[in-house]
Amino acid sequence: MTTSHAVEANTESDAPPASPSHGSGGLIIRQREPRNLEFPFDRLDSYLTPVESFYVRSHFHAPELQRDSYRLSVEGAVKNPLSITYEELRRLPAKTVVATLECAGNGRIFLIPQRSGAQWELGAVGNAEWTGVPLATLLNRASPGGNAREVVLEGADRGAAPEQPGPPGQISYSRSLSLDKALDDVLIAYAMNGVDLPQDHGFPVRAIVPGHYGMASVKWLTRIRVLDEQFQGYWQTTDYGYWDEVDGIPVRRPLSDIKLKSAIARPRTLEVIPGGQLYNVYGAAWTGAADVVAVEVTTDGGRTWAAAKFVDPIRPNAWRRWSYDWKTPERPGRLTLMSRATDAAGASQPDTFDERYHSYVIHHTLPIEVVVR
Ligand SMILES: Nc1nc2c(c(=O)[nH]1)N[C@H]1C(S)=C(S)[C@@H](COP(=O)(O)O)O[C@H]1N2
Ligand SMILES: [Mo]
Repeated sequence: MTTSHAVEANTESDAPPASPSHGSGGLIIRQREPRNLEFPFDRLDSYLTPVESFYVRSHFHAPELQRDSYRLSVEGAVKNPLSITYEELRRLPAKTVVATLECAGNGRIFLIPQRSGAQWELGAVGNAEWTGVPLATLLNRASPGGNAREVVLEGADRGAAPEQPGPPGQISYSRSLSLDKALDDVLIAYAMNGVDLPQDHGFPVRAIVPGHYGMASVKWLTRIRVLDEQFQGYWQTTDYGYWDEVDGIPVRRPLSDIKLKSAIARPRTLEVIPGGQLYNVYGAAWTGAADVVAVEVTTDGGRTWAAAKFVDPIRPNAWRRWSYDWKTPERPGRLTLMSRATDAAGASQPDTFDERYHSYVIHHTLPIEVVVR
């Protein structure tokens, strides 16, 4: 598996003629239209990912919504359906949270045999500060009925379902959450790192679902529907689902929580490293559940592991960068590095991929092969 290919595609001349939020961020183009852009993870150097370097994962052409005509409706199994304007939303009490978004397909390029879908390396992940109104504020105003159990978030983007069997005609991008999660910490965000959301990240308004894979954080959010039953939409059954098992019978469930993961930003795959020196191995670790409390690094393919030091403090649902000073061997050769995170509940990253997820939730320890010279 080589990574040089994808990186080479990201030359200046290849940069998309897109909005100015691209190009300068050096994002790797995985697909031009709809736009799917990856953060070059080897350039990780800040706690908050700059807006122009934040990965973009879009299933349909980005809709062009206008601030003035924008409406967000809250409807379905509620006592007081509402429809609010952008200005009304901006006037409600706001909250700012740091949260890591990771695409559920991040790391797919590491799977053998190859799986279909965007061939993300390590950089379909980013950490940003999101500002907006708690979804709970809107739901409490709308007042869900006594039997309400789920909340569907719907985006304004539409297109044909990419996989068959799928619904005919055009579908929107929609995902549901349990009412409990919706009332807990979900944000209806309009700003990212202190600036208005750029179009590719959901202008004017998107959901941020801390601790869930990126697919839950619906962009271009225009409709919130409260349901008395379980939602079975395309984007949580055919796509972004996995096969769980109940009493020996496989059942389809929506993907949700981000699983414990760490990733090595430096060195890159096949980086040439001088022997007999100190090399700073550097990366990040995150999870949607208990806090990340340890990261270990192996430089000999998993025989021995050493503790890395954290660069960032613990913050729920946000990554922690870490670093490890490696004394590289004098003798030239190829070596395999891996990192492994442990959480406060004592769980560590697995060393193999869980096949129930087919092409998602790639959170096992990933080998980074380097050349010492
Ligand atoms: N409306 C809408 N929301 C969406 C998507 C989409 O295609 N349409 N993609 C989802 C997926 S799969 C991910 S990983 C995140 C990516 O958010 P970003 O592009 O701001 O990084 O948005 C989610 N929200
Ligand atoms: Mo995603």
